[in-house]
This record gives sequence, structure tokens and C-alpha cells, in this order.
Amino acid sequence: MNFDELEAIYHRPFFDLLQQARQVHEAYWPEKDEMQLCTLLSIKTGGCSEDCGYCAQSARYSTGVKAERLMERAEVLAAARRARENGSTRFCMGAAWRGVRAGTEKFNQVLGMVRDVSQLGMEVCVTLGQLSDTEALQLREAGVTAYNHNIDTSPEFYPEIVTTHTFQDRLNTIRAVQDSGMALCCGGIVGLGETVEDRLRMLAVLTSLDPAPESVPINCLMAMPGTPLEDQAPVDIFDLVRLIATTRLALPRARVRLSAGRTRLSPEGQAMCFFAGANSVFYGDKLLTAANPAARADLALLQALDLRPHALPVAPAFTEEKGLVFTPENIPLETAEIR
Ligand code: SAM
Ligand code: DTB
Ligand code: SF4
Repeated sequence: MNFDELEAIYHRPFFDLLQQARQVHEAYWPEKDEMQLCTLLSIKTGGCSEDCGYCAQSARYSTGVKAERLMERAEVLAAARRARENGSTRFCMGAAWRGVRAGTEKFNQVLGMVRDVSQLGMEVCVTLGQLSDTEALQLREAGVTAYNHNIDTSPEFYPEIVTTHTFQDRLNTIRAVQDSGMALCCGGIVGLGETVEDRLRMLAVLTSLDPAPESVPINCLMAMPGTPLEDQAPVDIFDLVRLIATTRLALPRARVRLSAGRTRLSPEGQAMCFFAGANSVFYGDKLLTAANPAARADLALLQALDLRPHALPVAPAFTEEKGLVFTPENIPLETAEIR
């Protein structure tokens, strides 16, 4: 969809837009009342060389986030197991890096983590910054199912927010991800000071990607103290709902993730976002460095709205010694039917 088409959709009367988005949502998502829970883990926090104006992990700003070392492989696996036990079907590991290079120790360590986590049967996502074809293929072979790399805003507004890399750099990484066969998770942030037109230009870029992204996170800026954007006002809820509805219509097959910033949204505001087509949230008390609604509050919200957490088709048991173990309870469906 081009910019003009997106603009026409976005500015439809609010309830018409919502109704249309819901219809498309129901047509493309038979499990219309399912919400995917995704758990985030920051495997390498802080100390990043880049100057992304929204980010608490940039070494250029005094945000109180300390640079930490890459987490241990065993700790990561333990966190992934807990995420699965708590109902997440996607686990996303994030690192505060400009990018990664094949053959380096840190990249090999990440490949090890991915190999472990991919045994648990969840979708495995990583977000490590820029990469090229070699790294993308190695990640895919290790078991990554999706790579998160956001374009964050429009190409025109991007240089106002980041100067240490370009929008084209982002697109180059996206190309490498898609060529490797990994699914692409790609979205952006609202509330950076951009216009509605910038948001729609960002959506136009997302819809032009081939194949379309499998997953589209819509983050509301979490105005982190110490960053250049610390004083940004929260996004208007109706603008957010319109954007989510427009995303659902433009990318009907994509999982739309209501991502960072839910702590500033009311339950009613979130409910409208879900009605408009958002069908995933980050689950757990923490995002990477910032707060997320408490897990208990999220479960209560899902229950109040008669939504159920998306479930794993297969829940293989995993033991350190034996790896994946299928029992009569968790045996894969196809195998069970053959019996
Ligand atoms: N370093 C990698 C990169 O930049 O691609 C991966 C981690 S980075 C933290 C992942 C994404 O988190 C960013 O692209 C941005 O969309 C989102 N993000 C970071 N800080 C945020 C904030 N304060 N508010 C909302 N979203 C944020
Ligand atoms: C995405 O789009 N949002 C997540 C995930 N991808 C990696 C990250 C949100 C980060 C929020 C700010 C923080 O925790 O520091
Ligand atoms: Fe670094 Fe990513 Fe934060 Fe930018 S968004 S400063 S690249 S961690």
C-alpha cells in the first residue's frame, strides 16, 4: 500500500476504521481471541555505541543504565524455560549492540544460547543490531525463527533520531534477514516527535517489504530519563488505535505487537488496541531496561476481555541430559494422530 492509500484508510471515521480492521482481523486470524505472550530478555544491557535518541542503553546519555556483560548461556536458558512455563510462546533476546560479526566470541556465544532456547519449542527471536548474510544464515541455522530489526520511524524523520547509522543501514540488515529465510519482525516507535504522516510513511515502507514482515511491533516511546527524548508527551490513544487499525488492514497476516509503553495505557486503551488488531504483547514485569505491566495485571486484563493466551502446538519436555522428550501428553499432534 502506498502512502496515499494508507492516509485515506487512517483518516476514515474512527468507528468505520475500527470495524473494518476487526473484520479483516477475524478473516485472517481464525483464532481471533488469542493473544500471543512474548517474553523479552536483555542478554547484553547498556553501553551501546549508537546514539538512538530514545534509548536508555546508549553509552552517550546518562540514563542510569549500567553497561553489563553478555549473560551466561545457562542463565538465558533458565529464563527461557521460565517464560515458557509462564505461558509465553515467543522468547526474544535483545542485545545493546550496533551489530554483530561472524567469528567473534560474542556472536558464537549468542549462537550457543539460540541453540539451547530453540529446543524449548517456542518461537525464538533475537535483536542484535546490524548483520549481513553470513551472520543471518548462522542465526537461522542455530534455530532463530525471527529477527527483530525495527525501522522505527519514517526515512525522512530517522536522521532526527539517530545519526550513528542510517535508515539504509536498517534496510540492508532487513534484506540480509529476509534472504536468510528467517522471519522478519519489524516495526517502530510512536511518540518520538514525528507527525502522523511520518507514521504512515513508516507503514508504507513496512508494506513495501517483500515478503511482508511476519510481525510488526508498535512501541510507544518510553521517555527514558537522561535521553534527548525524556520530555516527550505520551501519544494520544486514539492516534495509536488508528495506527494499529491501519497496520492491521495494510498487513493482515502480520502479528501486530502492542509493545513498549503499555504502562502508560489504560486497560480500556489497550482493549481498543486489541480490538483494532493488536494480537501480541510483551509479557513479564520488565522489557529490556524499562517497566512493563505486571504479569498478574495482564492476565487479569486478558480474562476481563475473554482473550486467551496463544498456546504452543507442541510442548515438549526438555531435560538437560536428554534434550527434547515427548511424552503422551505433549507428543506432536501429527504423530499422535498417526498412532
Ligand atoms: N540494538 C538493537 C537495535 O537497535 O536494533 C536491538 C535492541 S533495540 C533496544 C530494539 C528496539 O527497541 C528499538 O529499535 C526500538 O524500537 C525499541 N526501543 C528502544 N528503546 C525504546 C524506548 N525508550 N521506547 C520505546 N521503544 C524503544
Ligand atoms: C521491540 O520493538 N520492542 C522491544 C523489542 N522489540 C526488542 C524492546 C522495547 C524496549 C523498551 C525500552 C527498554 O526496555 O529499555
Ligand atoms: Fe543501541 Fe539499539 Fe539502543 Fe540504538 S536502540 S542505542 S542500537 S541498543
